[in-house]
Amino acid sequence: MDVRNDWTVAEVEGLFALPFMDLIFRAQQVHRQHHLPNTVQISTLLSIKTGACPEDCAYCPQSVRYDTGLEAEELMELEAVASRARAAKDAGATRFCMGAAYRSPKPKDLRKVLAMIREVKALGLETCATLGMVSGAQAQELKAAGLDYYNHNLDTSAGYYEKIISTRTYQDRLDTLQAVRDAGMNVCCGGIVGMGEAPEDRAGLLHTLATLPSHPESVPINQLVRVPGTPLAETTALDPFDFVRTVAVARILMPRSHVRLSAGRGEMNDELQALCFLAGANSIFYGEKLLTTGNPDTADDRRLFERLQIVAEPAAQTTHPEYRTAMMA
Ligand code: SAM
Ligand code: DTB
Ligand code: SF4
Repeated sequence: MDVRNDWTVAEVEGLFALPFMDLIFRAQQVHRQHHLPNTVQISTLLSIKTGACPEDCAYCPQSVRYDTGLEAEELMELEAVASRARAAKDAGATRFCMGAAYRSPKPKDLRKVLAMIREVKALGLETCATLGMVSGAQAQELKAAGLDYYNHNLDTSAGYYEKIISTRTYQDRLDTLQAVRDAGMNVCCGGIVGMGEAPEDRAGLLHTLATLPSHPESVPINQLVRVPGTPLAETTALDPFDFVRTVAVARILMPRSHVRLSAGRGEMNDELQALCFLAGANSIFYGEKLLTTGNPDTADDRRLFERLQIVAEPAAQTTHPEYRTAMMA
């Protein structure tokens, strides 16, 4: 089936309304037409600048407005970042994602981040950064330094967004995504579920992502990590099957994208994670920490991959289209 950018809201809601087994079956069929089965891409995250963020994102432990007990940290030194990237590579990650608690990067900080990107790239890792809003010129600088992916999430539907963030608009986010695209980088863009949103908001988020002029290459689906001190700390947990449904619908709508089972794995058992992989998730964050919160132990993840006979996807440099065709034949 061709990749479509003209999905209607009714179609997206129709997918969510399918009986669970039918939805998963369809998602797995789409998955196998476009991806190597039993293969998951592995990224490792590092918070290169932590906390004291001026934004008011209601889910985020790094906002200066909420007392979460988090200790703020200045932008890390180049050598410290490089050594963490080497460790991530040695542990089997193919992509290294650097996250900074910025509204948008200041010129002095951006210069330092560009040096980090060059260094990480030189190690043979794919590079990703998430630094908040960026202008067209900043996006071009990031691309020139060797940045492969820029992460910037829409987080939720346009309608629910104003309940979550007041300090920047949905349109601001779309503008940053456009700047990243125009600079020729891969887009990593997804959202968070379990923030008290309605089912229509989950459909709305995926509808917006799937009707962008081109689909994000990477679509992180985060389950809210309920951090004490944030306004969303007491939110009722989402039914895990609704999380799996969100993964499955993302897979069907954006067949060629990598759908990342992102934050929230620490609260999921192996069976639920396996269901997410069955629903089409084919990327994870690997490493004991996300940005500021926990992630499963690497030993547990290795055991999970062994139990499910999942293998790590080689880096894009080694996944030439001909290799993929041969593997999928
Ligand atoms: N400050 C930059 C920004 O907001 O774009 C980059 C870092 S920010 C922490 C990256 C993403 O992490 C957010 O867009 C959000 O989707 C996700 N995130 C933050 N806190 C989270 C939480 N408690 N649970 C799940 N996802 C979260
Ligand atoms: C994404 O979608 N999820 C990651 C990454 N992109 C930057 C971040 C998750 C953060 C979870 C809360 C924390 O650890 O601070
Ligand atoms: Fe700041 Fe990003 Fe957290 Fe929002 S999500 S408060 S912009 S670090």
